[in-house]
Amino acid sequence: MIQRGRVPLMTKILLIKVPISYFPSPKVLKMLKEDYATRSAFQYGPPLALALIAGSLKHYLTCDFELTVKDLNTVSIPEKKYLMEEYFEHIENVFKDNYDIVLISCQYMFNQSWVNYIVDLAHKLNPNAKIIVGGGFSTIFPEKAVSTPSVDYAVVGEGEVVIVHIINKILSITDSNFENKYPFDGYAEKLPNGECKIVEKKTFITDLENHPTPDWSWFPIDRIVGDNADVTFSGLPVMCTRGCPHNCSYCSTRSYWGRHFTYDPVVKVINEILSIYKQYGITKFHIIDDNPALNNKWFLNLCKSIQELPEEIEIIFSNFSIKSINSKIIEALKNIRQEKITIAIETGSQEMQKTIKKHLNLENIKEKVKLIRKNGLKVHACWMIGFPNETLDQIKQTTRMAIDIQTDSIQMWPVFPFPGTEMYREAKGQNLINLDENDFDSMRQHTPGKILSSEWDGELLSQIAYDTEIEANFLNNPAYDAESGRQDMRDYLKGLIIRLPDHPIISICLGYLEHILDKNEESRSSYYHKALELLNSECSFFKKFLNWDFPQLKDFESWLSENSKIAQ
Ligand code: B12
Ligand code: SF4
Repeated sequence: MIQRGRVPLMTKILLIKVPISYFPSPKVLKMLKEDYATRSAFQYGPPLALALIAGSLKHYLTCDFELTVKDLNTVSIPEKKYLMEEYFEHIENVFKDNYDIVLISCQYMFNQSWVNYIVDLAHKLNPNAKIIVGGGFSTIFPEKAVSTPSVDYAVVGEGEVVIVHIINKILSITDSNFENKYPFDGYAEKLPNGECKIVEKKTFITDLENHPTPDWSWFPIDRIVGDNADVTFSGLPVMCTRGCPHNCSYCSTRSYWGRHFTYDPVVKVINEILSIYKQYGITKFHIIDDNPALNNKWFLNLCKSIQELPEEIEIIFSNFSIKSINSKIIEALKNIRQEKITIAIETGSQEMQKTIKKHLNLENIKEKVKLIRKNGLKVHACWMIGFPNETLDQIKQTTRMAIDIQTDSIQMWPVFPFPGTEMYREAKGQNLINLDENDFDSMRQHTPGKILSSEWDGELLSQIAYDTEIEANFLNNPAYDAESGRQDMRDYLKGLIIRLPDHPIISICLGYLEHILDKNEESRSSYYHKALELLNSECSFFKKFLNWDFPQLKDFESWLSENSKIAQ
């Protein structure tokens, strides 16, 4: 049964996503006056949160409403290039329409300064609008988020259900069907007396089959496909599963999606992909799930159905928990033309595996990596160093394993203690955290030095991580072991050097590969000349790598002595 209070004839709702970049400080603004909002400043990705929330509002709201959806990342900008002032002008223009309700989505905690800016603007331009924030910061700090002047509600994690409850409450609509089916929890509300009421998140969506698929109808699809496309597009995001039953202490996924693992019916996922493909001509899809193969049987069915999709549809998976990988899954992944799988091992210390509650058996992992590679799939491994109380010796075990296990590529990061995680709480209790919870801009993995140790600091960790990446990705990579691997490596590096032209190690590896693959001395010389030029540039950080003992560097050294005049 639906009851209505004094509902406006037409409720105007704005759903807006803030940029997934830092908010530029006045100093940065001055420096970046020209062309700030280009691809490099705004990492582009179609915003699934907006599509899910839009789908839910259209499906569940019973009032008359007009929904406007805007992604403030590149895709909603009318011009290809613009000045920063124009960008702010563009944002102001969004609020010209005068909305009754403004919903603000923010993906990462470090985007929170953007949220504050948009909240102020929304309030200034639409003073009567109710303002609701959701996403990164409000999930972890709901009380702080709702305490911000002019914010009325802050949503914790998964937002499709709670936002319907909140809008119904604002409009005094009682929808008992919806209320009986879905509890109203996981939010913070600013009460009329200014106090904050927190309702803990206890329930998560478990009946995905009954919920609407994401609504992309508002999305300017022609910016990513067709003749007018102007952004690099790595696939439209699709999320098929939610929640993770594992307990890794550094991970914040539980705060968003809970621990109960739930999945869409395979047929629903396939229909979602097919309808986007048919309607918009999109052929690339990116499955962003944290742990898609957790239920092996469901995943094998999904792969079987993916195999039946039209050939031109390309599906890429983000991550896999290595615990869920076995020979059947590997076979299924091969059948759906996956070339690479990404796994997070994180630490090469068995003791640390226990401390961070990852609980991977490292011997077992080595065997699995071998099995995946033997079956012709590439492995990208993720590693972390600098957990609270981690010793330098344990860090060494990780760097050793990252090299020895011979995956096709790696990424290694100093650990960032994300608020909202068990690791953060424990380390804070031990006074090992060096983070100001109001300094949103620093809440990002790229900011080292947030965990304190007597054995290491952020700078040392960054250096160890970088050196290990250079060794594993370029110098001591299994690709060099076979002719076909060397050719693949050369093709890959030729692509990479366009993006990283000032990286002498890439030039050295390319020179070496030209030499051993084709005996192409001219090309070898040209790459080595370039490397030499870069190494001779003022304070080249890369000089230290020349002392390392790898065939690529030896070949460069022998070219240098053959060409000693140039070298001088
Ligand atoms: C894909 C992804 C990426 C892609 C992003 C591509 C893109 N442009 O979107 C890439 C690889 C670039 C990436 C990078 C990083 N990522 Co990331 N990423 C993800 C991942 C796997 C999926 C994100 C996503 O689309 N989720 C689906 C959408 C629907 O979820 P959502 O945005 O949270 O929205 C829901 C709710 O939050 C809420 N909601 C959101 N907005 C709103 C608004 C309103 C009004 C309401 C009511 C509700 C609401 O409702 C939505 C639907 O339920 C998540 C993990 C996950 N499973 O969510 C991590 C995650 C978001 N990433 C994370 C991190 C830490 C990072 C990095 C910082 C890591 C790093 N190595 O540096 C970088 C930073 C990127 C940058 N800009 O510099 C953390 C965020 C932690 C935090 N609290 O800030 C997450 C949660 C992973 C984790 N387990 O810790 N990431
Ligand atoms: S890191 Fe991955 S496996 Fe561990 S809890 Fe988070 S989502 Fe689950």
